[in-house]
Amino acid sequence: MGKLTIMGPAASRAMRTLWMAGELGIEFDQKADIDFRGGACRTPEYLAVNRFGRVPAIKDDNIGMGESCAINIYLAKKHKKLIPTDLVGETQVLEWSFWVMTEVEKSMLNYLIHAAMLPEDQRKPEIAEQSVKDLAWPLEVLNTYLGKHRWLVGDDFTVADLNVAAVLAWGKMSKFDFSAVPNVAEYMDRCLSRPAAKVR
Ligand SMILES: N[C@@H](CCC(=O)N[C@@H](CS)C(=O)NCC(=O)O)C(=O)O
Repeated sequence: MGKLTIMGPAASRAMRTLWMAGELGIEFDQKADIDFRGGACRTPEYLAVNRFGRVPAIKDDNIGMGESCAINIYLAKKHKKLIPTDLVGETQVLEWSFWVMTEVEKSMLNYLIHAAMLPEDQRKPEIAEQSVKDLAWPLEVLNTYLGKHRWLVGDDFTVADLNVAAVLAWGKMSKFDFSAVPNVAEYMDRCLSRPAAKVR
């Protein structure tokens, strides 16, 4: 069995997979020096590992895989940790993971870029404002759910929490105003204060 290789630097969505590997306590190699903005993900060699041409990717045994949330679910299932084994619990992990990727991720990234990352003269405040509007409903949904649940699936931290909190982390980085959704703010801090989350 080959050792797991995680491809991508911590300052990218590879952070999610590095966090996951830390939670699982598994050994891995990291190929961090991938110039993903400079086309390094589009070489035939890289595309043979991750057909989507982005980071993160993993090589594990003889497989290559992309998509951060899918990679994390694969690792959870493989190591039989941080994921329920029953059909409903496992599907709820997928449910939250699809939800965060389709309803939260893009707006949170746009907010990060246009409220914090770009030099001020290149930011488009209207994009940040639209992101806040677009995030209002998904964050309200999450806030309501967290009013009754400590973790997203079952009684313990799972890969669903990791996938969701890793996206919320962009909100923390950009000082997004979570004051209207205090359960989300508290939950995000609970997840991000886990030792394995400190991958930078
Ligand atoms: N949905 C993908 C998105 C991956 C992605 O867009 N990664 C960025 C870096 S964080 C990337 O590879 N950018 C290079 C590019 O877009 O060409 C995932 O979650 O893995």
